[in-house]
Amino acid sequence: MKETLLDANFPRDAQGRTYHVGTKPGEVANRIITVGDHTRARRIATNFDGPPLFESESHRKFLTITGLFKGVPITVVSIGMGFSLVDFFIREVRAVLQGDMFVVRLGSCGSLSQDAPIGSVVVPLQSVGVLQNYDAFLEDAANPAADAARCYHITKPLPADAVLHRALVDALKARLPPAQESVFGGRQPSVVDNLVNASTDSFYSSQGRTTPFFEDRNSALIERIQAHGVSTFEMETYLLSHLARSHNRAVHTATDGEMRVAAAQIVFANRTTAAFVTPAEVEVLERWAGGAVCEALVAAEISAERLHPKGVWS
Ligand code: R1P
Ligand code: URA
Repeated sequence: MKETLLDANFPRDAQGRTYHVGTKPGEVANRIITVGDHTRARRIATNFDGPPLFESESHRKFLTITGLFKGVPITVVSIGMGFSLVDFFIREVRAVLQGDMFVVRLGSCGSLSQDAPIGSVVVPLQSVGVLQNYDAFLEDAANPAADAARCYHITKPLPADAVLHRALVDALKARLPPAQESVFGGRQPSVVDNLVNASTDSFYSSQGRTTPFFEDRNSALIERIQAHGVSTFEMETYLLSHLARSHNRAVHTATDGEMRVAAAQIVFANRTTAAFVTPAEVEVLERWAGGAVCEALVAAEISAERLHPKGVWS
């Protein structure tokens, strides 16, 4: 942080830049792709019509890149991992953007299902949240099934936006990369569009990973989560859907704009076979899916009065 902040309730500097994401009005487009890391963000930006029109890395490492895709303004934001960073990202970008806010997450995930092998991209229909109940860890351990039920709360599912979900599936299928001998044993990547995802508050305990160093009480957790129909694990999508719902219930006028959210998740890890993608495979998958998420977002219509009026793209 370089400048003095002005408002303790919603801190911004004199130029209107928010405290953590560090952008001001006109730097973020109405169509946004969010990712976890800078490499993926930059790979997606290679699909832009030309060099980015705007790029900034905040002191908290949020990387924002805005450019044009097929003439349409689009922004990629790399946020890092987990629920709290989703919250910073969504609230601070909403504060600098007028009109609709359409957000697609292009993330990675772990798979619990044969139907979502490594090399597939999952476009989940719904996500649940898996949240630790810290107070329950203060009670005596009972038995694994009871501990999993007490110590980990599984929320009700929230749906992906139907329009963005359809657009993502169509764009991914239209751009499927051909089978190559060097990746996935010559198998062509696939698109899986009908699964339930779980977004967890830890990569480790609440995804059922075990360790001798912590009392996580999670040995029966995966079974319990699977009983909710879950096939994939990641750490952000549920909160994106929750915040979109919360936003759309709070805004009152037609011109305030609406928030729509969906996700595409590249299967990096298979929890049933312990397999993990190679860096070469990640590059193939991110280039394919990166182009597809740009296509999907520009296919989603936003009316002129719901577009941010002026920006680096004007
Ligand atoms: C964990 O390794 C991270 O990878 C997944 C999870 O959601 C979590 O953020 O997504 P990203 O690759 O988008 O970060
Ligand atoms: N991201 C996750 O959150 N979990 C995995 O197993 C792989 C990627």
